[in-house]
Amino acid sequence: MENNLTLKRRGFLVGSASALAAAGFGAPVPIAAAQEAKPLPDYVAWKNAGSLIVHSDKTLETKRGEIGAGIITPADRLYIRNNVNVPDDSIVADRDGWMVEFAGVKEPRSISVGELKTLGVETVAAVLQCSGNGRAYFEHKPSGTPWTVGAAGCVLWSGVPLKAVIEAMGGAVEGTRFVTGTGGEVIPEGLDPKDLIVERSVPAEALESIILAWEMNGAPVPLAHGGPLRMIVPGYTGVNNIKYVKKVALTENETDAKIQATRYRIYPVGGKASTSDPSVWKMEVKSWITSPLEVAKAGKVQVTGVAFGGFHAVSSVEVSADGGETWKKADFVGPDLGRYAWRPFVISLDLPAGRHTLVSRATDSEGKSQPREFEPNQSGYSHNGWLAHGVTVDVA
Ligand SMILES: Nc1nc2c(c(=O)[nH]1)N[C@H]1C(S)=C(S)[C@@H](COP(=O)(O)O)O[C@H]1N2
Ligand SMILES: [Mo]
Repeated sequence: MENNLTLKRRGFLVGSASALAAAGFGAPVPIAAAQEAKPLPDYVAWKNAGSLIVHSDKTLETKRGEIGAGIITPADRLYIRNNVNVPDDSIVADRDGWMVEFAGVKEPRSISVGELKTLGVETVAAVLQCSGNGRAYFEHKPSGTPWTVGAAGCVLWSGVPLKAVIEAMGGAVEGTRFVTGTGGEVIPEGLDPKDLIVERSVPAEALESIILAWEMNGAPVPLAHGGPLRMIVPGYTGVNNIKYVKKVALTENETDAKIQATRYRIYPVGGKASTSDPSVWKMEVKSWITSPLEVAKAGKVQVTGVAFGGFHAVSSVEVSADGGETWKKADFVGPDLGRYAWRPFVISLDLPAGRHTLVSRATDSEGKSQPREFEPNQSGYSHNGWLAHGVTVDVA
């Protein structure tokens, strides 16, 4: 996989540095200033370019300052992460005609999205967050996209509860321990499907909340976000939320696809993945500040951010303007959209001139708070340490 650094080295940064040198600028320039924004890839040309950082054609991140106080992340600002190429847009030409195969039920069969729409509908607000969100904050610089905070959004998903579909098919077979979803990408011939297929298993307890969604934020799920149908596993990291889902199976074992067997697991830096290492499944409590990010005017400063509990509801969030020495409780903004949603927060602080380290720390309904530091793991998953997620603000 191509990461951001290789792109930078190979591409614009090198070129621009020499161009600047030729123009007589000897001093090193900050990366952000030297890097020209990459254009949006065609399949997401409809997105708001100004809100996004284009890491590659498969990885787009929402800028930290572009997350508003309105709870739901608009589709045109939501991050994108594809492990393989997005399918052809012909798959959304007839959305209701998209077929999904069901297995591990007493009466297994394929069912169309049109028929799924007769079996019930439910809406859940859920944080969609890449397992690697926060990877840039690990000091061992794991390979992979160096996401900071923007590989996450809060999204409304509408569709049929998986439970209702299973009931309509006679119930689960005996011995079900996992729900396994398969993405609808076509794997190029000659390549081993096990290496590339996006197929993930989650514990069967997730059956209680899984939704097969055809709508996102009140509109048909865009192809780029998994239309015509996406399997949403609320409270679980992004990779478990299978786009263009074409098969759902109740299984006794986890899939042996590479993305499940050896990838997306937590193991020590320098180690090697094994199937006994924990899979990235349930999300943990997390928060970050969205404003101010760099500068602020001395006096009353309105600090905003978002906080979520992951698998559990978020119950409170505190903010510190002195790097975590002293804390004050922030207020949540707007309606509570349920345990899987994030909650925007606000606090007004009196800040004198000077440099301040602003940090936020959320606590979930189980009483679990974000840790100060987060123990590194080889691939850089699941970082929720509050210190690294802080911002340094120059107040003048
Ligand atoms: N079919 C399929 N589903 C997928 C992926 C994929 O590449 N193919 N990527 C996963 C990963 S790693 C993440 S973080 C989320 C990204 O969802 P988004 O692109 O809608 O933001 O989708 C997940 N589901
Ligand atoms: Mo991801």
